[in-house]
Amino acid sequence: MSQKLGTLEELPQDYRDAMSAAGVAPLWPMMRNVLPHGAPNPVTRPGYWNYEKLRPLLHRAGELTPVEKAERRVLVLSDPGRGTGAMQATASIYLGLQYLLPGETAPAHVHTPSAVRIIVEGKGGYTVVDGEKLPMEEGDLVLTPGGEWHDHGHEGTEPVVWLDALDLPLFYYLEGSYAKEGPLQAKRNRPDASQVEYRSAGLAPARKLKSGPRRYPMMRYPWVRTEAALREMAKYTDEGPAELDFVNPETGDDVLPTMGFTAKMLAAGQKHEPPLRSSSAAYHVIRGRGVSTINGERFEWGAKDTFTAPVFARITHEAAEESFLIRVHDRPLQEKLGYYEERAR
Ligand code: 1HN
Repeated sequence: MSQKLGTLEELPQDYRDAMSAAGVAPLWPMMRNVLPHGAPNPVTRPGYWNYEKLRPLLHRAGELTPVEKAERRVLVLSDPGRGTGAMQATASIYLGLQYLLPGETAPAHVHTPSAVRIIVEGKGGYTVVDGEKLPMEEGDLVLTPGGEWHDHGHEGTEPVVWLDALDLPLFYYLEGSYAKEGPLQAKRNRPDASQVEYRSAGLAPARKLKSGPRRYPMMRYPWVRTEAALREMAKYTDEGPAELDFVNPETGDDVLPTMGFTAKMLAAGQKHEPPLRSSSAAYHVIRGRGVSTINGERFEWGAKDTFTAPVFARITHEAAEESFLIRVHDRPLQEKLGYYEERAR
């Protein structure tokens, strides 16, 4: 049976003062806050960002702040539950829209958190990760794993915009977030691994004796392939939408230690009610139009919009036209911690 626990106010003032002076506090008034019954009690609230509204603000950032003054020219998507300025969109996921002008470069650095980029608009942008030049085309997923040097550049003629997702909140909470700076990297003169070693699903470079799988063999997942794969799958999937996880082509594992990525295709009129998951999520709309309801909040979304869901959210998606979404989530982290869970609605 659940007992009602004692409060701080019930305790005599002299005892409270003595505890404070001694640098201690009673657990019992806080017990249900840190350990609620049955399910967590998230601070995170569902969020929605309309790209058309953000676009002019990004352009102005380009006029107002040269990239040299920004290092990374980014507008951060703050969790409504924590308020504007919060450096997180959910408890574990940071989101920002990054803006780079033709000819600009964002300097090389390396840091403990991992990042992924989902390309929103513009041609000619690229990221160099550990000497590998990764072209950024709309909808591509580009990894920057923690501990890998990376810089950005732009050879096109129009501004490029991408969505950054990082596990920064986690590293910051752990007091483990820091960076080192360095010179722009020399680029190897060859296409990225998705065009060379990992052109075809199920095929990987022949293994050498005693060489284990590489941790980050492929760091770019071209959208054209993801969409083609979803379309084929959708033809033969009768239960729920076609969904694909982005995996390490050597091991089948999640592509990053803490963050996972899933692409989903919804046909026009298709409705999807996923189970309640212990993971939090950010959805980015690659193409299409629809409505999602998250814990009762209704978001009408279109191409390039982003929205978020807290842990154990009750989610309903309904596509008004054929739609493609990428979900960024923290299931890999939760599985490593041993508590990832799905509950029936
Ligand atoms: C970072 O390194 C990038 O490399 C973008 O593009 C956003 C937000 C916080 C910390 C590091 C990048 C970031 C970031």
